Amino acid sequence: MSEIDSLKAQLETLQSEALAAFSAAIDLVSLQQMRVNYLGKKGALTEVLKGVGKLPPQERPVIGQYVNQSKSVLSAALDIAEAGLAVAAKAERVEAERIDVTLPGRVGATGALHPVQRGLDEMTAIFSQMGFAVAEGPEIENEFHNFDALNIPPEHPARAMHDTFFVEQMGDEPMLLRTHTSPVQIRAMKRFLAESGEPPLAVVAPGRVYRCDYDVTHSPMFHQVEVFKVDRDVSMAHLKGVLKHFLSTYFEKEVSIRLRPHYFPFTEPSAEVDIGCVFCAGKGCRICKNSGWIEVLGSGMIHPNVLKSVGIDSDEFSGFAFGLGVERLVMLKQGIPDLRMFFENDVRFLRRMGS
Ligand code: 2NM
Repeated sequence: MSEIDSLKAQLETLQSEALAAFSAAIDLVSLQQMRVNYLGKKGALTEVLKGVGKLPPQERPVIGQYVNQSKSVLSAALDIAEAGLAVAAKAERVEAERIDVTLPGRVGATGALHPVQRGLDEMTAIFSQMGFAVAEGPEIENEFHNFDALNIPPEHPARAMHDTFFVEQMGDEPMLLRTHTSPVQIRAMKRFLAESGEPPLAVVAPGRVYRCDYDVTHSPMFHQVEVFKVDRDVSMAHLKGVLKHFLSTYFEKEVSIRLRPHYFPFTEPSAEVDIGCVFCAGKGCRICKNSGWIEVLGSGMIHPNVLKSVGIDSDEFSGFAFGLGVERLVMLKQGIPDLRMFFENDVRFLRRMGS
């Protein structure tokens, strides 16, 4: 075989081998590698061109033409293969990223207030709307604000170790976790008095309180809302009016109220307050123990000693005050049977109560 025929045969083999390889390529990267291998500077076709030098000069253009032809055939074939693979790759990506638009959307996980916090907010808002200023204060208190200023004498049983959580002393001063929000009331009386010189003063104090008490109806931490008003000629009639408005607003229906004589060291006279049973409308049921009434809070006219402790003249001014347990009121409104449900943090309960 002549030199030129051999080169031609070489070229033909190379070309068919290349075309087969191109159509078998499975991705764009290997196709790019093939372009380099066949058509690159050191590629197979260039190698063939090198053999052209051995041919007699008059035959060189002929074989050169063959090589160039082969180049354009292979180049075109590569372009087509590339385009084909690009389409396939795109289709594959579309398939991989396919989204089922008929699936239900993901619902954002929104938090909700704890039912006790919501009750506390609702109650505070009702008093705020009636004109009471909202006051907060420290949960760690001294004995003056928690006891002495409230006419609770040193020998009073509420001061005993089993009712009060004492914490580390401040120097010589015994410190404790407030057992009610009354110390906030005392602080508020002093602060507002310093600002305005004299009553009227009207304050609502919502917050967390602590008592060393733990059973079915008592938690060592619970929440209170306490309210007081001091002015000239404040009477128990004002107390009853505020209570009836508050309780009817909170329970979202007209409730009847009843005051029973009681004793608190910080009020005189004192009264416990009942509402007509919200479950049986006074007819008598398990909840109200067939009495038709449910006890909801404690109240009274602020003791002259309490007014004196903050520098208010009890001959000129008088005041009513009351305090309620938030958990108890929320339980009654929401029909929650067990106090412990508030503190177990069972998400099924919290989700049902969350709004
Ligand atoms: C109660 C019952 C009766 C009360 C008294 C005061 C203060 F500080 F103004 F004197 N605040 N709250 C009070 C009165 C609280 O809780 C059962």
